[in-house]
Amino acid sequence: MPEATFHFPTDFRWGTATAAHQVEGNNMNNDWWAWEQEEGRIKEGHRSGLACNWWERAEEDFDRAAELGQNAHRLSVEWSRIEPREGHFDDAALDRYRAILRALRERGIEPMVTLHHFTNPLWLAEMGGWENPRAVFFFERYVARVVEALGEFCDLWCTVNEPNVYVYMGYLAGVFPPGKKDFRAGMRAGRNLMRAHAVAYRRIHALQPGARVGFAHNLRIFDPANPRSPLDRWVAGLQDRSFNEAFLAAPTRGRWLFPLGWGFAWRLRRTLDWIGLNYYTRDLVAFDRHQPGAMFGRNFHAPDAEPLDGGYGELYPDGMERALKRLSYLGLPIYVTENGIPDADDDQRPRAIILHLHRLWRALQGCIPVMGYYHWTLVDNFEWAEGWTLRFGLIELDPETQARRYRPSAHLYRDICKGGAIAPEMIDRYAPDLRPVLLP
Ligand code: IFM
Repeated sequence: MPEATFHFPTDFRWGTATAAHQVEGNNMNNDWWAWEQEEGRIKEGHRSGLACNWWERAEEDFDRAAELGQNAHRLSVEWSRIEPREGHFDDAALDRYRAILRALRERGIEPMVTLHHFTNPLWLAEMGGWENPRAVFFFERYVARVVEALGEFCDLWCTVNEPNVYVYMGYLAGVFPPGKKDFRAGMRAGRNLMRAHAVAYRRIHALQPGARVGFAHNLRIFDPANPRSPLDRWVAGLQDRSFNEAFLAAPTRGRWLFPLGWGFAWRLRRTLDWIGLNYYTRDLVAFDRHQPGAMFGRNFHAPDAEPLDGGYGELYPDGMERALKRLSYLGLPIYVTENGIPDADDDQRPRAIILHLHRLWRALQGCIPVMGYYHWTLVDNFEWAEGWTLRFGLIELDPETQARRYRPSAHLYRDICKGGAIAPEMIDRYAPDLRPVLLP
């Protein structure tokens, strides 16, 4: 019997994902740049600085992506460059983005453009950011300008990246700007972000009837620490509803769920052509009455699980298949808009890639419509509050010298992208211990 090879569909999108502030460099006009200048905000006092210098030299990394067999790339555009002052749009910035998208197309790489990925122009932050309902109008106006300028090169749009993470980190944990610990303000901001998604969805379709519009949801798995404990099950369910379900119910069923809101959200109903899955890890959750601020949950990682760098979580590839199955009930095409691990020495990433893609392959066998996979990320980049301490790149970057070095996982991912399959030799080379599990 021939050995199994895990084949993916021939039209599958194989790519990587990035975000403007993390790669462009010198993004000085947004709330994140200001945040980085404040003492104690970013680990080890790191700053985004020149980042990967994509504002000037993205094309060189696109050459690398093409050489690595990638046919898709998810990137974001930076609102504060495009609209540096309220109502004033910068044509030179839009021209640069046109050049960036053209460069991707010339290399046979299909762009997916994210319109909001964590950062806000300073002028918007000064008006109260997403707590201010006017942000929805401002976003719609900005999106219209972007689609008019870039629509020639892109019809695959991601309105908002991880609204749940934005709310959690910015308004509950207080480690992203605006650095608040204010539940009500956070839910207001979350509702406005989801409204902005819906408004953008309609506006993009009005301007570009063939557009495909979705948003990227960070689906974290919350499992009860003790599945037999009703309290652990209740608290894990509560966290899942708050972090996952509430953000999925609004743009699909048109419902505000607690804690995001109550009642109908009619204008948000059916505002997705596809759903993006950003999958990284899972939490075990135990009931703890001393943690009211954490919804009475104590979150931790399975003690026997393989930990990821810097306390990022546990390696839990089964979560990929579970998350895809769950999203499949929405009845929409799914893109894995992000997946990856922080791993500076690349001793876990090759295995992690194989395992996560194997679970994705299994979802495809179950007829779940997964259209593509965007690995996070191509080149090490500025990891928000973690600065440069967490390295997610297939390619290692020295931010001082801008020198790049391919990690072994870049070559593995190249072979998978080029062959459209995980072959037994890859398992033998990068994950020999998995051979008995994955291969007959
Ligand atoms: O770097 C981030 C990205 O901006 C959003 N999703 C998770 C990634 C890794 O933490």
